[in-house]
Amino acid sequence: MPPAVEQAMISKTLRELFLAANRVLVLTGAGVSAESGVPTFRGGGQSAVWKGLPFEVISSAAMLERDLPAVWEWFNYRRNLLVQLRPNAAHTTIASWQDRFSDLSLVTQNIDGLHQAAGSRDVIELHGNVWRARCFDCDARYSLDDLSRDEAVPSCFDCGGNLRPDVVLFGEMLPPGAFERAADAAQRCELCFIVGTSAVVYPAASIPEIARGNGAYLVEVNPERTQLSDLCDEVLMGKAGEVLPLLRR
Ligand code: BV8
Ligand code: ZN
Repeated sequence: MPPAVEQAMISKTLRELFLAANRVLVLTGAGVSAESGVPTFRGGGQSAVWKGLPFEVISSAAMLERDLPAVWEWFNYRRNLLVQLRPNAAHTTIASWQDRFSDLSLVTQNIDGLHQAAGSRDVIELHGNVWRARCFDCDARYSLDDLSRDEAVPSCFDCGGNLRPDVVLFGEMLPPGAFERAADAAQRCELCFIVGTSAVVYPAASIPEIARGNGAYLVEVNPERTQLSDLCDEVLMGKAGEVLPLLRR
């Protein structure tokens, strides 16, 4: 992107806010991982489908009861895609912000772990993490590294119960405290970046609305407009990996 376009993209207001801010919230969705090669779920007119099932169906609480092996197969497929992928410039730029702002909160809808791989600490994962599993019966947590891959449904070492991916499926509550922490950050932030999300999934999509309510300046980073765009003070129309590095102190 030519420097003149780069600089024109970032308004004077945003540049000044970015320099002066202390309390910043970043909400990310699948788009922040797109340049790492992780397929998004929507956008560009496509919607993720797996073996003929829309992803909202295979990633739903009902499917756990209906066909737990299929749910494991779906998340094993997702993990196998991820295993050779690396964080992109968007992840690393956001990670660098934790040393620039005294109060940075990173809230993600993603389950890929790429923010942590880029060095982000204390990531608020609203929808869990595909690299963890948990026991239906005793709630024991496991890293996928500790589980054998040859069982259709891994079993709990402690109680023998079935394990499930430690991911929030459609129709399930978010992890206890995750949304509350994110909402607290939204209530106190001065600057709120919404990066790479179509903003259709709730309650995650209500986080920017809370930030708006507290008077924060909202900046969307997305190559497409979304249903949040009209709520934002600025929409930086571009790829997160190209736009976020333009924001320098
Ligand atoms: C809940 C984990 C309370 C799984 C996910 C009926 C019954 C029950 C609930 C509901 C219902 N109707 C509605 C609901 C609520 C439901 C919901 O919101 N549904 C939507 C579809 C309408 N929510 C829930 O169920 C939540 N729980 O409400 O609990 C409750 C409990 C019981 C009963 C009632 C209520 C739980 C939601 C969590 C679901 N799990 N993920 C998995 O990953 O498989 S959500 C899933 O969607 C992913 O986590 C994903 O992150 C999330 C949102 O998608 P996005 O991240 O926005 O990704 P998307 O592809 O959509 O967009 C990408 C964007 O990036 C695009 O805009 C694109 O333009 C942009 N982009 C592309 N390239 C780039 C880019 N941007 C920047 N740079 C680029 N290079
Ligand atoms: Zn157990």
